[in-house]
Order: sequence, then structure tokens, then C-alpha cells
Amino acid sequence: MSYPYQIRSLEEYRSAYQASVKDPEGFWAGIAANFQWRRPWDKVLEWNFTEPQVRWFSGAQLNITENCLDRHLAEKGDQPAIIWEPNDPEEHYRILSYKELHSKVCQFANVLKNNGLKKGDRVCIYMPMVPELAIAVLACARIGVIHSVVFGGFSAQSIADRIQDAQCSLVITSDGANRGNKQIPLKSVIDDALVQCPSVKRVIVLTRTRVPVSMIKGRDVWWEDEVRKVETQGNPPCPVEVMDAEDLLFILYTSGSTGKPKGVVHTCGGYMVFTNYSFVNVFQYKPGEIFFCTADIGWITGHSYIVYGPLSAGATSLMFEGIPTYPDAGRFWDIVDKYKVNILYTAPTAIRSLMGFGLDFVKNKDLSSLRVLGTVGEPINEEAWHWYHDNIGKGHCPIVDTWWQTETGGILISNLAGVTPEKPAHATLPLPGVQPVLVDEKGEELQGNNISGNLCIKFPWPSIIRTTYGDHERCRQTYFATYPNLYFTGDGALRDADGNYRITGRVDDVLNVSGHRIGTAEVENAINMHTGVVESAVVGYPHDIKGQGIYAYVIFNGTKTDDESIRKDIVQTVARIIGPIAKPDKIQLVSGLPKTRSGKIMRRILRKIAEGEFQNLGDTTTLLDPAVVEEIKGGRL
Ligand code: 6R9
Repeated sequence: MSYPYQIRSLEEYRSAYQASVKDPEGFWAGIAANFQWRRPWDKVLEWNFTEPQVRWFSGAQLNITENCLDRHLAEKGDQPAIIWEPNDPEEHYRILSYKELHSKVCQFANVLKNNGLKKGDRVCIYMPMVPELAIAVLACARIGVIHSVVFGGFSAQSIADRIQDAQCSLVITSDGANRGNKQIPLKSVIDDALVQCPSVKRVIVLTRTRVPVSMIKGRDVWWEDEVRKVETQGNPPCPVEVMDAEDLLFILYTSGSTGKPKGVVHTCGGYMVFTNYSFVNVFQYKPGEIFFCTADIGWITGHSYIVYGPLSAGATSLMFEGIPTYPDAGRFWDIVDKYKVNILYTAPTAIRSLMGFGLDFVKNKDLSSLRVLGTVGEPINEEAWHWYHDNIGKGHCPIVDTWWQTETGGILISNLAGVTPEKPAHATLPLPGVQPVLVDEKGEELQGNNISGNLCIKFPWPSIIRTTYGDHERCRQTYFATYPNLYFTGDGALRDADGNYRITGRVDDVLNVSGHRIGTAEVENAINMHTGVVESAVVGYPHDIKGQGIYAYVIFNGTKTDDESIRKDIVQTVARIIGPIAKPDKIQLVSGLPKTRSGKIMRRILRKIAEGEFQNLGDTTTLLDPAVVEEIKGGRL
């Protein structure tokens, strides 16, 4: 069995692609016909990339949870919607059928309403990977409340910045989170964050780790108590809030090359259509299959391919609370074996890390249920691709290398599993409906194949970013001003002789550390918060497991203790300001930074030195003080 809009052969791919370019509106209207709308659209697409303004399915009304839940109840009510595997393999797993998930979402949506929320309000969700996280997300969507999920690894300061930016009035969290053999005190981090957030009037706390927490009277309530209240009200139904297609669905913060993280905005109709379409086509999902995406719901991959894409397709989505190396490096394979997973979607950094533990952890695991493998988040090197292909896919599972971004909402460039050809380390071809181009520095579109350039998209797709929350000009500047009439991705890419794209990585000052986007400016700002730091410059360098590591050059004139404790202090500062994911791997203490006469730091030189490439430093004659380069080279870590 397949979906009516599933592309099943290379020929079908080619004709769908052509149709999508020739008549985009007709193409997307055909796909959008597979959903439940409360009111049809007046116009499929209105757009310009100058303001920018993009409106998909305008005039249409819908609720995404009606498409993710209600519409499956008649035929799939008893089928598992979410399978949840806890951090500790000894703890009991949970399975929520579509019926159960629907009733829990309705119940919690009523909790939110009881706590005063209404359409358009913003809620911050800071939770572990438990089913209640998915329930909270869907409950917001059901009543038109805009969710802003913040990954559990971010610090109090990062949360506060995000809450303030979106002016959230409510926070949903838990007492703590389990991650491997560690516990993270989420509620206490929220308490620290909220000191700076007067907009937050209510905090709902789920019990997970049972670590003691302080509950503030009048502000903090327990999830379980609130649910009980709804039960004593007799569990009233929760009709959906009927949303306009272009009403906001969620905000998700992501790093860029300058300033603080920005709130990427996605809207209801287009996001629903595109995440569903890409899920069904890229993975070639078949009803009844078990889909395991190892991402955290705190990132876009979790939003689109744990929650909205799979559930809108009536799939079974497996959610894992823990980490790939706990209790040992065979955990992913145990999970595949235990639940007979059919599709596994993970990140190159995880594959490289597990490769390092050797094949003993793969041996004796039954992986025969696997049909499709996927990767996302960063370029996959050929060695990792082959390891994944040979040892996990046993040579017969196609690997989809899916390129996309928080801003794109869903997968834009990828092979379609078993349908279009794969090529190691290549994301290959755009999905029908997606029109990538490569441009040179001047923004001229490069024609033909065997070329490289900056990756742009020249026509909107339904889940394109609509704005950056509260600051539309920033959205224009960041994505639409570099090259007129193009969406600029920030990535560089090659196009091979057959038209396959190979994404080579960011061409801006954004790092990709273990698949997480981190701005160099953000890390520098955090380092500079340390009282002893005069100035710093941060660059990426190749890292065997993380893809990129963080290399910081720091001018320090604080109280001189030994270099090692200065470094430790700086690392702690970054962890406190941003979160552990942004900790520098290497900190080199220097007496100066290479600057041009106009005072600009020459990052190109610092990048080369961090990479250990002392030749080709390029022209250093424009430097204010060329001697500083020699000193930095001498002290490289
Ligand atoms: C989905 C996600 C986006 C950046 C993107 C690019 C890198 C993602 C990739 C890839 C090469 C792939 N990226 N997928 N690079 N091949 N298959 O990761 O979103 O966190 O916003 O990161 O990740 O550099 O620009 P996000």
C-alpha cells in the first residue's frame, strides 16, 4: 500500500519534477488535496522574495492536529502513534495509540485553556524526550497557541533570551531529565531563566526524575494536578481552533552568523503539507512501518520528522529519551532489534561516534527489519556512509542523505529511498517542487554541471521560513538580501556531472558542531563575558567525530593563574551563557589577533592555523601587526 502522492519510480520522479516547475500551483494543490481543510484556499501561492512575503493556501483554514490525530481515528485508532523508549532500558517502554494520543492531547489542551491560554499566545517548552513533550507540542497546536521548544541542553541565559524575544506567557517543563547516567535539573534551570522573564505567569511542571524542585506559589503548578482537574471536569472534548493557513504554528530559534539566535517562524498550512509530503516521499514510508528518528524534538528535525510529518501521515513514530552510548554503544541497534524498526534516521556525528566503538556492539543484534536509512544535519563523509551502509544496512538498505535547514521546515534535497539513485556523500537531487541554484560571488546563476557555488533556492516551497519573529527586516537581510530574488541558504555546494548536489558546508560564520548550528559570534560573546577576557575570535576546525570542533583564540589579561584553569573557566562561562553544546574544544591564549588596518579580524588566517595549514595563509601584508601571526602559529594547540 502506498500514498496517492508517493513517487514510485525514477520516471515518476522526473515527470513530477517537471510538472512542479511548469505549474507549481497545480502541483502543490494536488498534494494539498490529501489533507483535511476546514475551508479550501482561494489562492495556492502569492509571493515575492523582495519584502519577502510568501503566502501558501491563503484563505484556507485547518488545524494541523486534526490532520495528525482526528482523521486517523476511524481507521487507525488502535495503531501505535508513538512508541517511547526510555533512557534506562530496564524502565518500561510506552506505546500510545492514535486514540490515546488524541485523548491526551485534548486533555492537555484543556489544561492549557484552564490556565488562560488562547490563540496566538506563546509558550516555551523545555522538556526531556518523553511522550508528554509531543503531547505538549500538539496541545498547543490544537488551540492555536504558538510553541517555542527549547532544546534541553541550553542554559538559563539562552532560555531567557528566547522567552523574552517571543514574550512567552507560560513555560512547560519537567523536574529533571535523564540523559545517560546523568540527570539534568530542568526546573531549576527554568527558575534561573525566569528571573529575567516577567512575561511568564505560569509554569507547568511534569514529574520525570523526582528530583526535589521548588514550586513558586501562584506561578508553578504540577502537570499531573492540572490533568486531574480536567478529569474531574469529566474530560470534556477539545474542539480544534480553526486556523488560517498562514497563522503561526511555531517559532524555533536557530543560530546565524551575527547576533543572538533568531526565531524562525513556520505557519500552519504550508508546513503541514510539506513535512508530510517530504516524509512520505523521501523515506517511502509504508503504512504500518516503524520510523525511528533519533533527533531531539528541540531541533527542527524532531519537529518535522518525529512529530508533524510522521503523525500527519498516520505513521508510527519512535521516540527515544536517551543517548546512543548508554548503557553502551549498541543502544540504537538494541532499539532497532527490540521494536523491529523499519526506517532509521540519524546524524553523521552519531554514526562516526558509534563507528569508533567497533563492530562488537552491532554483532548479535537483529537489524533485519531495517529497510531504509537516513542521515541529516551535516555532510556525511564517505567512510561513515560506507560503514552505515555495510554494517547497519547490510548493503541492501538505501541511505537517504537529506539536506535541509530549520528555515526550510522540511527536506529539500535528498534521494528518495530506492526510487532515485543514491551517491555516497551526496544529497543528490531536489524534491519535486524545490528549485535549487548555485550562484557565484556576484549572485550570477551558474549554468550546467560540474560546478560549485553558493546554494540558493529560486522559488518558494510550502514550508519556507515566513519571518524571523518580531523582526522581519532581519529575515530579509539574512536570507533574501545577499542575492536579489533568491533565498540564500548559507551553504556551499557542488553539482556533479549528473546534477547531484553535494553540500560542502557553511560559507558564513556558522559552525556545525555534531550537527548543531552555532554562530561564531555567539560563542565569542559568551567568552567575552568572562571578566578577564579582552577579546576573542572563534573558528571551526575539522573534528573526526563532531564534524567541526570549536577553536577559540583568546586575549586574556585577568588574574593570572595557570593557563589550564583560565581555559577551564572560559569553558564554564560558555556553558553557562549558551549551554554545554557550545563549549570550545580548544582555547589558545594569545597576546593579539591578526587584524586589518581597519580593525577587522582576519578569520581566514585563524581558520587556516586552526586547521594546521600554515602554508597558503594568503596575503598577510595588509595586517596591522604581521608578527602576531607567527606567535599564533607557534602556540597552536
Ligand atoms: C535539518 C537541520 C542546517 C544546516 C545546513 C547545512 C547542514 C543539514 C545536511 C547538511 C550536508 C546534509 N546540513 N543537512 N549538510 N548534508 N544532509 O540540520 O537543520 O539545524 O537548521 O542546520 O545543517 O549546513 O545549512 P539546522
